[in-house]
Amino acid sequence: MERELTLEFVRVTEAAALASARWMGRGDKIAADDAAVRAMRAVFDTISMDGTVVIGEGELDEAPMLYIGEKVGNGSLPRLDVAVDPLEGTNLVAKGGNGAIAVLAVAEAGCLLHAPDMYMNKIAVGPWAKGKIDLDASVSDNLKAVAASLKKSVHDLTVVILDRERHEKIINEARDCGARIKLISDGDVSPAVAAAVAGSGVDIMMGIGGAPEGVLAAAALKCLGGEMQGRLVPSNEEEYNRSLKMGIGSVDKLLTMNDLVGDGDVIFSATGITDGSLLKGVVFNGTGACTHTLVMRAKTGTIRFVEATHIFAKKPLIEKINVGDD
Ligand code: VTB
Repeated sequence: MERELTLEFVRVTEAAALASARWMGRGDKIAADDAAVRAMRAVFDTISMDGTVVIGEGELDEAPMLYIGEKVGNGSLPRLDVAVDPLEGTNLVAKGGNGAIAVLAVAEAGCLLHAPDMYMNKIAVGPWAKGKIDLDASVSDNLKAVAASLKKSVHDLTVVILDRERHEKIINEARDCGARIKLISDGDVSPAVAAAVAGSGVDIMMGIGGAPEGVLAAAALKCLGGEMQGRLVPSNEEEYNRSLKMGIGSVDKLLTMNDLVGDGDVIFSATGITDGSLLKGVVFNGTGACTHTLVMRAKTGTIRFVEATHIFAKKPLIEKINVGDD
């Protein structure tokens, strides 16, 4: 993968963030998502690559754009796997809540796990705790290991967990250890990535969320030198049968970084839509808007935070996709 692609992918997540940010707090998560998808799709077409969506908006019959198997880019080499979530946290944008991002990961073809739309049990940490966590160990053992790697007490850890009934047990266990917990209503990609960014205030993300989101977070953690482990959690027979066909051996296989993102190069880009622990949200001004993006490449380990000012009048494409309902 050419390094020049890095900036191209920044443009893609910026466009999705700019388009969906217009919908913040307006109570319409479908419109917010639709705006992000259209914008992302439009900018992808301007990039020299032969991309195939492996994680996207759903199957061909469920999504008109960015569906699994859709080709993106102008068709020239390199051949790439593309994982996208144009709006990660639709409810967050609809309600103006914190932590919504536009996100993508692109890898050499054949590298990304084609995670189906089902749940995955996950644990994500930064480079300091790499090799020290185990999805099958107790919450207490994992928290102690992460605290030790950060040279701090478990009482000073911040654990992020989706606020769901299914997490009652792990929340109670984390509380029994005395860890600080941040319960979030949605959007577990951002805190999983934040766990590997020093100074973000997040030390570990754990719990059951989306499997596609797990692959996106794993791609970021690969760039950051962190670690994610996951395990698919099929909710019914159909999902179980679908996981059987994924070529991961057994459905309950412990998925490692290599299973999730492979061993080739990966580029990850995420732009904040609403403010979060990782990224600032879109701020509109009189002539355009400012965006905040994290972009990274696994091969070199370069981590960039890109603050951009967009002048809509000078960017016809952005202006076109950003008009929304005006
Ligand atoms: C998960 C999580 C996402 O939606 O997919 C969640 O990974 C859905 O979980 O980040 P529930 O079925 O419990 O609502 C997000 O929070 C947002 O897309």
